[in-house]
Amino acid sequence: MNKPKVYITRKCPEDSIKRLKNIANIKMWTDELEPVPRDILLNEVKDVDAVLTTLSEDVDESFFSHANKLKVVGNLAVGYDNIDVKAAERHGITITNTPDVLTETTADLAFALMMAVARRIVEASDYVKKGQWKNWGPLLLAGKDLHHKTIGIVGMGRIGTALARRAKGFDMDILYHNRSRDEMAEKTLGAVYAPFEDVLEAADYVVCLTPLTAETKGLFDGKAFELMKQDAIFVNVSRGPVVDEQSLYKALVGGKIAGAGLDVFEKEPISSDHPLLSLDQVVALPHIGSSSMATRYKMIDLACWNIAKILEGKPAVTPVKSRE
Ligand code: 8YV
Repeated sequence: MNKPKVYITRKCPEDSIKRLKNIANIKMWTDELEPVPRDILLNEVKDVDAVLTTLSEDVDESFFSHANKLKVVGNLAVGYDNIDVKAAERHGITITNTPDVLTETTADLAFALMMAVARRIVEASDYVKKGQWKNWGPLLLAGKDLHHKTIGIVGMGRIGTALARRAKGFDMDILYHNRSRDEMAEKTLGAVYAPFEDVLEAADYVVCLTPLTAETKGLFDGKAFELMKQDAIFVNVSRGPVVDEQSLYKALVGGKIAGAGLDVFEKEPISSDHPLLSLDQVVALPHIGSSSMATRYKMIDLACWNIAKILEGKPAVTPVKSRE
Protein backbone atom coordinates (compact mmCIF):
# COMPACT_ATOMS: atom_id res chain seq x y z
CA MET A 1 0.00 0.00 0.00
CA ASN A 2 1.23 3.48 -0.82
CA LYS A 3 2.12 5.53 2.21
CA PRO A 4 0.36 8.88 2.62
CA LYS A 5 2.33 11.99 1.70
CA VAL A 6 3.16 14.77 4.12
CA TYR A 7 4.70 18.15 3.31
CA ILE A 8 6.54 20.04 6.08
CA THR A 9 6.94 23.74 5.36
CA ARG A 10 10.10 24.35 7.38
CA LYS A 11 13.21 22.27 7.95
CA CYS A 12 12.81 20.43 11.25
CA PRO A 13 15.37 18.13 12.89
CA GLU A 14 14.99 14.55 11.57
CA ASP A 15 14.64 13.11 15.09
CA SER A 16 11.76 15.48 15.88
CA ILE A 17 9.51 14.05 13.17
CA LYS A 18 10.01 10.37 13.90
CA ARG A 19 6.31 9.76 14.61
CA LEU A 20 5.57 10.42 10.95
CA LYS A 21 8.58 8.79 9.36
CA ASN A 22 7.33 5.21 9.51
CA ILE A 23 3.83 5.88 8.37
CA ALA A 24 4.28 8.55 5.69
CA ASN A 25 6.47 9.74 2.85
CA ILE A 26 7.76 13.06 4.02
CA LYS A 27 8.94 15.97 1.96
CA MET A 28 10.34 18.91 3.84
CA TRP A 29 11.20 22.47 2.79
CA THR A 30 14.98 22.71 2.91
CA ASP A 31 15.49 25.90 4.91
CA GLU A 32 15.25 26.33 8.66
CA LEU A 33 14.63 30.08 8.60
CA GLU A 34 13.38 31.08 5.13
CA PRO A 35 9.74 30.24 4.49
CA VAL A 36 8.77 28.15 1.50
CA PRO A 37 7.76 30.42 -1.42
CA ARG A 38 4.01 30.53 -1.93
CA ASP A 39 4.06 29.07 -5.47
CA ILE A 40 6.11 26.07 -4.33
CA LEU A 41 3.81 25.54 -1.35
CA LEU A 42 0.65 25.64 -3.47
CA ASN A 43 2.19 23.19 -5.87
CA GLU A 44 3.11 20.79 -3.04
CA VAL A 45 -0.38 21.03 -1.51
CA LYS A 46 -1.90 19.54 -4.68
CA ASP A 47 -0.48 16.11 -4.06
CA VAL A 48 -0.31 15.57 -0.30
CA ASP A 49 -2.51 14.12 2.43
CA ALA A 50 -1.18 16.39 5.15
CA VAL A 51 0.81 19.59 5.64
CA LEU A 52 2.71 20.68 8.72
CA THR A 53 2.66 24.49 8.67
CA THR A 54 4.08 27.36 10.69
CA LEU A 55 2.72 30.85 11.35
CA SER A 56 4.48 32.05 8.19
CA GLU A 57 2.05 30.25 5.91
CA ASP A 58 -1.34 31.70 5.05
CA VAL A 59 -3.60 28.69 5.08
CA ASP A 60 -6.56 30.25 3.34
CA GLU A 61 -9.17 29.53 0.68
CA SER A 62 -6.57 29.67 -2.10
CA PHE A 63 -4.41 27.14 -0.20
CA PHE A 64 -7.34 24.76 0.21
CA SER A 65 -8.49 25.22 -3.38
CA HIS A 66 -5.16 23.72 -4.54
CA ALA A 67 -5.63 20.61 -2.40
CA ASN A 68 -6.92 17.43 -3.97
CA LYS A 69 -6.61 14.94 -1.14
CA LEU A 70 -5.55 17.03 1.84
CA LYS A 71 -6.98 15.73 5.12
CA VAL A 72 -5.16 17.65 7.81
CA VAL A 73 -3.06 20.75 8.43
CA GLY A 74 -1.00 20.61 11.62
CA ASN A 75 0.00 24.13 12.68
CA LEU A 76 3.21 24.42 14.66
CA ALA A 77 1.80 26.92 17.14
CA VAL A 78 -0.98 27.23 19.65
CA GLY A 79 -2.31 30.28 17.78
CA TYR A 80 -3.90 29.72 14.40
CA ASP A 81 -4.70 33.19 13.14
CA ASN A 82 -2.76 32.28 9.97
CA ILE A 83 -5.47 29.72 9.16
CA ASP A 84 -8.97 30.24 7.82
CA VAL A 85 -10.53 27.50 9.94
CA LYS A 86 -14.01 28.13 8.51
CA ALA A 87 -12.67 27.50 5.00
CA ALA A 88 -10.97 24.31 6.25
CA GLU A 89 -14.27 23.16 7.71
CA ARG A 90 -16.00 23.81 4.37
CA HIS A 91 -13.36 21.65 2.67
CA GLY A 92 -13.61 18.92 5.32
CA ILE A 93 -9.98 19.40 6.36
CA THR A 94 -8.94 19.06 10.00
CA ILE A 95 -6.82 21.80 11.56
CA THR A 96 -4.71 21.14 14.63
CA ASN A 97 -2.54 23.30 16.91
CA THR A 98 0.01 22.71 19.67
CA PRO A 99 -1.51 23.78 22.99
CA ASP A 100 -0.26 22.92 26.51
CA VAL A 101 3.25 21.80 25.56
CA LEU A 102 4.36 25.43 25.16
CA THR A 103 2.46 26.99 28.06
CA GLU A 104 5.19 27.09 30.71
CA THR A 105 7.96 28.06 28.28
CA THR A 106 5.96 30.99 26.93
CA ALA A 107 5.02 32.13 30.43
CA ASP A 108 8.74 32.02 31.32
CA LEU A 109 9.49 34.33 28.41
CA ALA A 110 6.70 36.75 29.31
CA PHE A 111 8.15 36.99 32.80
CA ALA A 112 11.67 37.33 31.42
CA LEU A 113 10.52 40.28 29.29
CA MET A 114 8.89 41.97 32.28
CA MET A 115 12.11 41.52 34.20
CA ALA A 116 14.35 42.56 31.31
CA VAL A 117 12.52 45.86 30.79
CA ALA A 118 12.04 46.57 34.50
CA ARG A 119 15.66 45.93 35.47
CA ARG A 120 17.12 47.24 32.19
CA ILE A 121 18.93 43.95 31.64
CA VAL A 122 19.73 44.49 27.96
CA GLU A 123 20.93 48.07 28.46
CA ALA A 124 23.02 46.98 31.43
CA SER A 125 24.58 44.07 29.58
CA ASP A 126 25.46 46.35 26.65
CA TYR A 127 26.93 48.83 29.12
CA VAL A 128 29.35 46.22 30.39
CA LYS A 129 30.14 44.69 26.99
CA LYS A 130 30.82 48.08 25.40
CA GLY A 131 33.37 48.92 28.09
CA GLN A 132 31.27 51.74 29.57
CA TRP A 133 31.47 50.32 33.09
CA LYS A 134 34.21 52.41 34.63
CA ASN A 135 32.69 53.24 37.99
CA TRP A 136 29.79 52.78 40.34
CA GLY A 137 27.03 55.26 41.22
CA PRO A 138 24.02 54.84 43.51
CA LEU A 139 21.55 55.23 40.67
CA LEU A 140 23.58 53.52 37.96
CA LEU A 141 21.10 51.77 35.64
CA ALA A 142 18.48 51.84 38.38
CA GLY A 143 15.32 50.07 37.28
CA LYS A 144 11.92 49.17 38.67
CA ASP A 145 10.82 46.44 41.05
CA LEU A 146 8.50 43.62 40.15
CA HIS A 147 7.91 42.23 43.61
CA HIS A 148 4.81 43.56 45.37
CA LYS A 149 3.69 45.38 42.21
CA THR A 150 0.50 44.73 40.26
CA ILE A 151 0.43 42.64 37.12
CA GLY A 152 -2.51 43.03 34.72
CA ILE A 153 -2.96 40.03 32.47
CA VAL A 154 -5.12 40.58 29.40
CA GLY A 155 -6.09 37.13 28.12
CA MET A 156 -6.25 34.65 30.99
CA GLY A 157 -5.91 31.41 29.07
CA ARG A 158 -3.41 28.65 29.78
CA ILE A 159 -0.37 30.92 29.38
CA GLY A 160 -2.02 33.73 31.35
CA THR A 161 -2.62 31.41 34.29
CA ALA A 162 0.95 30.10 34.12
CA LEU A 163 2.19 33.70 34.16
CA ALA A 164 -0.06 34.48 37.13
CA ARG A 165 1.58 31.62 39.04
CA ARG A 166 4.99 33.16 38.39
CA ALA A 167 3.70 36.57 39.47
CA LYS A 168 2.34 35.06 42.69
CA GLY A 169 5.86 33.77 43.42
CA PHE A 170 7.05 37.38 43.21
CA ASP A 171 4.34 38.54 45.66
CA MET A 172 2.61 40.51 42.93
CA ASP A 173 -1.07 41.45 43.00
CA ILE A 174 -2.78 39.84 40.04
CA LEU A 175 -5.49 41.53 38.01
CA TYR A 176 -6.83 39.99 34.86
CA HIS A 177 -9.25 40.57 32.05
CA ASN A 178 -10.69 37.75 29.97
CA ARG A 179 -13.83 36.76 28.10
CA SER A 180 -14.66 34.32 30.89
CA ARG A 181 -13.78 34.19 34.56
CA ASP A 182 -10.94 31.95 35.76
CA GLU A 183 -12.32 30.73 39.07
CA MET A 184 -9.33 28.49 39.72
CA ALA A 185 -6.88 31.41 39.39
CA GLU A 186 -9.13 33.53 41.59
CA LYS A 187 -9.25 30.84 44.28
CA THR A 188 -5.69 29.58 44.21
CA LEU A 189 -3.73 32.68 43.20
CA GLY A 190 -5.97 35.46 44.46
CA ALA A 191 -6.30 36.77 40.88
CA VAL A 192 -8.96 39.47 40.59
CA TYR A 193 -11.11 39.90 37.49
CA ALA A 194 -11.58 43.48 36.27
CA PRO A 195 -12.87 45.22 33.14
CA PHE A 196 -10.18 45.88 30.52
CA GLU A 197 -9.93 49.62 31.28
CA ASP A 198 -9.61 49.00 35.03
CA VAL A 199 -6.76 46.55 34.47
CA LEU A 200 -4.95 49.14 32.35
CA GLU A 201 -5.42 51.86 34.97
CA ALA A 202 -4.25 49.80 37.93
CA ALA A 203 -1.45 47.60 36.62
CA ASP A 204 2.28 48.30 36.85
CA TYR A 205 2.85 45.55 34.28
CA VAL A 206 0.30 45.01 31.54
CA VAL A 207 0.84 41.74 29.71
CA CYS A 208 -0.99 40.98 26.48
CA LEU A 209 -1.77 37.29 26.03
CA THR A 210 -4.96 37.44 24.04
CA PRO A 211 -5.27 35.61 20.72
CA LEU A 212 -5.58 37.67 17.54
CA THR A 213 -9.21 37.76 16.47
CA ALA A 214 -11.45 40.32 14.77
CA GLU A 215 -12.33 41.65 18.25
CA THR A 216 -8.78 41.92 19.59
CA LYS A 217 -7.13 43.48 16.51
CA GLY A 218 -5.83 46.91 17.57
CA LEU A 219 -7.09 46.41 21.14
CA PHE A 220 -4.08 48.25 22.55
CA ASP A 221 -4.57 51.60 20.86
CA GLY A 222 -3.81 55.19 21.84
CA LYS A 223 -6.73 55.23 24.26
CA ALA A 224 -5.52 52.07 25.99
CA PHE A 225 -1.97 53.41 26.47
CA GLU A 226 -3.42 56.71 27.71
CA LEU A 227 -5.17 54.83 30.52
CA MET A 228 -2.01 53.10 31.72
CA LYS A 229 0.19 54.43 34.53
CA GLN A 230 3.10 56.60 33.43
CA ASP A 231 5.55 54.10 34.89
CA ALA A 232 3.75 51.05 33.54
CA ILE A 233 5.56 48.46 31.47
CA PHE A 234 3.74 46.82 28.59
CA VAL A 235 4.60 43.30 27.43
CA ASN A 236 3.27 41.51 24.36
CA VAL A 237 3.87 37.81 23.80
CA SER A 238 0.70 37.02 21.84
CA ARG A 239 0.32 38.62 18.41
CA GLY A 240 1.61 41.91 17.03
CA PRO A 241 -1.63 43.15 15.42
CA VAL A 242 -3.35 43.21 18.83
CA VAL A 243 -1.28 46.37 19.34
CA ASP A 244 -1.33 49.56 17.31
CA GLU A 245 2.44 50.03 17.11
CA GLN A 246 2.26 53.69 16.17
CA SER A 247 0.25 54.41 19.31
CA LEU A 248 2.66 52.33 21.38
CA TYR A 249 5.61 54.29 19.99
CA LYS A 250 3.89 57.60 20.73
CA ALA A 251 3.04 56.46 24.27
CA LEU A 252 6.66 55.49 24.92
CA VAL A 253 8.17 58.63 23.44
CA GLY A 254 5.58 60.87 25.09
CA GLY A 255 6.18 59.28 28.50
CA LYS A 256 2.63 57.92 28.76
CA ILE A 257 4.14 54.55 29.71
CA ALA A 258 7.67 53.65 30.80
CA GLY A 259 8.74 50.69 28.69
CA ALA A 260 7.79 47.73 26.55
CA GLY A 261 8.90 44.15 26.10
CA LEU A 262 7.85 42.84 22.72
CA ASP A 263 8.20 39.33 21.35
CA VAL A 264 5.72 39.90 18.51
CA PHE A 265 5.13 42.64 15.96
CA GLU A 266 2.53 43.82 13.47
CA LYS A 267 4.81 42.72 10.65
CA GLU A 268 7.31 39.95 11.26
CA PRO A 269 10.23 40.02 10.89
CA ILE A 270 10.19 43.66 12.01
CA SER A 271 12.40 45.92 9.95
CA SER A 272 15.57 46.97 11.80
CA ASP A 273 14.80 50.66 11.14
CA HIS A 274 11.39 50.45 12.84
CA PRO A 275 11.09 53.43 15.26
CA LEU A 276 10.26 51.16 18.21
CA LEU A 277 13.68 49.55 17.95
CA SER A 278 15.43 52.89 18.44
CA LEU A 279 14.17 53.17 22.03
CA ASP A 280 16.28 52.07 25.03
CA GLN A 281 13.13 51.35 27.00
CA VAL A 282 12.07 48.69 24.48
CA VAL A 283 13.31 45.11 24.60
CA ALA A 284 12.54 43.36 21.31
CA LEU A 285 12.71 39.64 20.59
CA PRO A 286 12.19 37.68 17.35
CA HIS A 287 8.99 35.80 18.33
CA ILE A 288 10.71 33.21 20.53
CA GLY A 289 8.00 32.78 23.19
CA SER A 290 7.92 29.01 22.91
CA SER A 291 11.49 28.58 21.79
CA SER A 292 13.23 26.35 24.26
CA MET A 293 14.82 23.30 22.68
CA ALA A 294 12.66 20.90 24.69
CA THR A 295 9.41 22.74 23.93
CA ARG A 296 10.06 23.14 20.22
CA TYR A 297 10.69 19.38 20.02
CA LYS A 298 7.43 18.75 21.89
CA MET A 299 5.54 21.10 19.56
CA ILE A 300 6.88 19.40 16.44
CA ASP A 301 6.09 16.01 17.95
CA LEU A 302 2.52 17.07 18.79
CA ALA A 303 1.99 18.45 15.28
CA CYS A 304 3.25 15.12 13.86
CA TRP A 305 1.09 13.14 16.28
CA ASN A 306 -2.00 15.06 15.18
CA ILE A 307 -1.21 14.41 11.54
CA ALA A 308 -0.48 10.72 12.20
CA LYS A 309 -3.82 10.27 13.98
CA ILE A 310 -5.79 11.70 11.07
CA LEU A 311 -3.81 9.69 8.53
CA GLU A 312 -4.63 6.57 10.57
CA GLY A 313 -8.33 7.47 10.42
CA LYS A 314 -8.50 8.44 14.09
CA PRO A 315 -9.49 11.71 15.77
CA ALA A 316 -6.78 14.35 16.11
CA VAL A 317 -5.24 14.92 19.55
CA THR A 318 -5.66 18.71 19.57
CA PRO A 319 -8.00 19.79 16.76
CA VAL A 320 -9.27 23.36 16.55
CA LYS A 321 -12.71 24.63 15.62
CA SER A 322 -13.63 27.93 14.00
CA ARG A 323 -14.35 30.67 16.53
CA GLU A 324 -17.95 31.89 16.81
C1 8YV B 1 5.03 29.61 17.54
C2 8YV B 1 3.38 30.99 18.74
O1 8YV B 1 5.54 28.44 17.90
O2 8YV B 1 2.36 29.01 19.45
C3 8YV B 1 2.20 30.14 19.01
O3 8YV B 1 1.07 30.58 18.76
O4 8YV B 1 3.25 32.14 18.50
C4 8YV B 1 4.75 30.41 18.79
O5 8YV B 1 4.82 29.58 19.88
C5 8YV B 1 6.03 30.16 16.62
O6 8YV B 1 5.69 31.37 16.17
C6 8YV B 1 6.22 29.19 15.44
O7 8YV B 1 5.09 29.10 14.60
